[in-house]
Amino acid sequence: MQSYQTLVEAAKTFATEAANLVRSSRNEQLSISSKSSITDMVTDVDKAAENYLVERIHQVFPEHSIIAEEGSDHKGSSEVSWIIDPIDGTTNFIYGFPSYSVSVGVRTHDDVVAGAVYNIPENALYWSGKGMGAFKNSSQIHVRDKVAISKSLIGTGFGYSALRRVAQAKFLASIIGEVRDIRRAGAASLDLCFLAEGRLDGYYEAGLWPWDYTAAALIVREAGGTILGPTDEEPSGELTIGASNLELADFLRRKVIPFLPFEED
Ligand code: LIP
Repeated sequence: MQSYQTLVEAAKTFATEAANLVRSSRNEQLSISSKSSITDMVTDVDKAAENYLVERIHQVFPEHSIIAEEGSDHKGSSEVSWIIDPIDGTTNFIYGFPSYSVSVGVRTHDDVVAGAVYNIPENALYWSGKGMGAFKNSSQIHVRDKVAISKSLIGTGFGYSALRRVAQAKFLASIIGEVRDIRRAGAASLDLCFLAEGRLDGYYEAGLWPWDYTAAALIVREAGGTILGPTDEEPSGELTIGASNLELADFLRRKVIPFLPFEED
């Protein structure tokens, strides 16, 4: 298998190149269609960026597998898999709301070993390799120092099902008085990178897909943060929790579990 460094550099390069493609397509007339609901949208730029990423990965690592949001999955012969979101925050991309990214994660059998998340509006690359620390461009980043839960700024997101959003909003109402405030930026990969660089103290969201969080969860861990994934207690859905410290992560998990599973349409 290639060294982690080789995979990290490739993830950085591919994410940057795909971000340039997305940025250059931003002002063109977008072709938009919907997926799981009328609010779950995908554009021709999502698909073009995914096709580009798949082509580049195949060029360099033809034996690797690929898991991609818009369906370009590929089963390779190697133990290495690339987990890619060509545009995380598609709704924001369509609206021009400045929070969308390209996310490229690399995992071996049971370990995420490389991650790159390109913040397109800010023109900044978050990246990490297992054991290497976490970086934003060339600067090392670290989660914010621990604060009291009542002073914690928490990021979150909502699903594409209206019933699910209502259920998620009820949970939000149950904790908003116990934390500093909430931020909803609309791209899980960036929410987690914001946590890694100290712009948030914590983050939670249910119903994410691996391409939303794989790269950014590694960046959070390598920035000294805590990531809690699915456990036996969680009755359904992929609950992703990130925090600057374990106490806050445990608080978020303890508070959200009674509300799971969030209803679906
Ligand atoms: C988005 C996630 C975000 C979530 C949105 C949406 P997409 O991914 O990154 O955290 O709240 O509803 O699912 O669909 O833009 O790639």
